[in-house]
Amino acid sequence: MTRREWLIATGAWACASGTVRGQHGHVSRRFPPQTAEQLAGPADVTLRIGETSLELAPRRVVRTRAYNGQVPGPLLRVPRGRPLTVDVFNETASEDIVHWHGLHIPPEVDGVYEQGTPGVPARGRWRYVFTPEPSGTRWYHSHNAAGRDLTKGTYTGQFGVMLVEEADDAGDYDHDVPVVLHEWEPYLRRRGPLDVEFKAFSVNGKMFGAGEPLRVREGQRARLRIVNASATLTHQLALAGHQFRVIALDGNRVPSPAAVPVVEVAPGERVDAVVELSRPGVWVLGSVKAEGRAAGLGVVVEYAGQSGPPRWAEPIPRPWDYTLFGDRERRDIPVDDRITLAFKAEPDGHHWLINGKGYPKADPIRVRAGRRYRWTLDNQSADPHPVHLHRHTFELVSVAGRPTSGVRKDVVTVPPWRTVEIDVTADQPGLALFHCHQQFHMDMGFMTMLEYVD
Ligand SMILES: [Cu+2]
Repeated sequence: MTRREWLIATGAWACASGTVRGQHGHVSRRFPPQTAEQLAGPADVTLRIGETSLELAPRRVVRTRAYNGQVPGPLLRVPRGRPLTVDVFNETASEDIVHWHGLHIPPEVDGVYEQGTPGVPARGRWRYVFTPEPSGTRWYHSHNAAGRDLTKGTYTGQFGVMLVEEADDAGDYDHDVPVVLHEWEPYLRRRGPLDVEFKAFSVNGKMFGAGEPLRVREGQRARLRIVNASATLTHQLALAGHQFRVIALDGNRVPSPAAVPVVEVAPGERVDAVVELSRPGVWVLGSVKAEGRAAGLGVVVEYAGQSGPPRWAEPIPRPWDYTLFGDRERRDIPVDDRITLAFKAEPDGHHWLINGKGYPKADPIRVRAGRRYRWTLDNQSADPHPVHLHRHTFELVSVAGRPTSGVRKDVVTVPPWRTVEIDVTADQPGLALFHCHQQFHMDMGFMTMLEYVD
């Protein structure tokens, strides 16, 4: 089921005369097919949603949905600021929707039913036309709801990387490598609090050791574009024998690039890191957890002329801290207003509330165009929540009490029992969804709508 069908099925939305109305007046029309004029001319990109068999490793095949029969989907390199036409053909029997994550594009093309983006009909076609902004490491993925059906949404292989490039993007590195993380064979845990677990992990669609190694030479530099396309899991990665110099978070350049032994990425987040290849050998780039690597979360980095089994070395543990990459001094830009969003679990432990209400009953966040708001994200639960704001980029103000400046993101993890402050400039009029990117949280109510009011 799509989220819309699911909401209808759960009685959250009432359906009348071809109109689906949310409790807060969000209207998602039953969209007529696109016209011949809208569909005229060739598309720049064609994506086909279909069932596929993915070989994670020899004799380890999973059935999933993917774009163009590949996982990840095609790597899209697109110029910033030039209109892009994407045709999506849905070869499955259920409606789907493609979200363009991290872009500032209108709600009706962003890829969210609740914002008014039409779905791609079952056995049908939809053409998305938008102008990619801003530049950086973006990605695309299904925005269908899954609920307890773990064959939908971000549990599938429907994800890919979109690099939005500037004309003068000449990189100071020899390799530009997407490192896309995902998990497979999800199941609902039977004991303890209801949660999702997985049997297999992959990097770029392959379990550790099954894919091609990343082949490098001493003296080169690699830019890793780490994208966590996980439905529910945050991962910590290390490259044995090497450090990551973090240059961008969620695709946006950070003010203070810094070297760290471990990178942490929550669902939806991206980390761009440059690695100096100065330690010849055959190394493991993978999860800091042995059980994560054993389940497939890793890839081999092989220097020219080197051989033997890949080596792992425990990194020196250091907590992940976004503020390492910000300006130390907080610039005090005045804000026009403040908004507090408190996150809490219902007593059942798996339905989620924002300021006491779960979606679709949650109160919308109301802003006025052109104003700057300070949001306090107050996590009153024992789980970390990687919250995502659609169509906007926000700036981190403080993370668990540590002030910072200049770190711009579209997903931020609010640690358990802590607060994060962000500044949001209301510069993208129209509906914008705000939700936890942990799919099981999102589908269990952790979602609300940002609305612009006059
Ligand atoms: Cu969450």
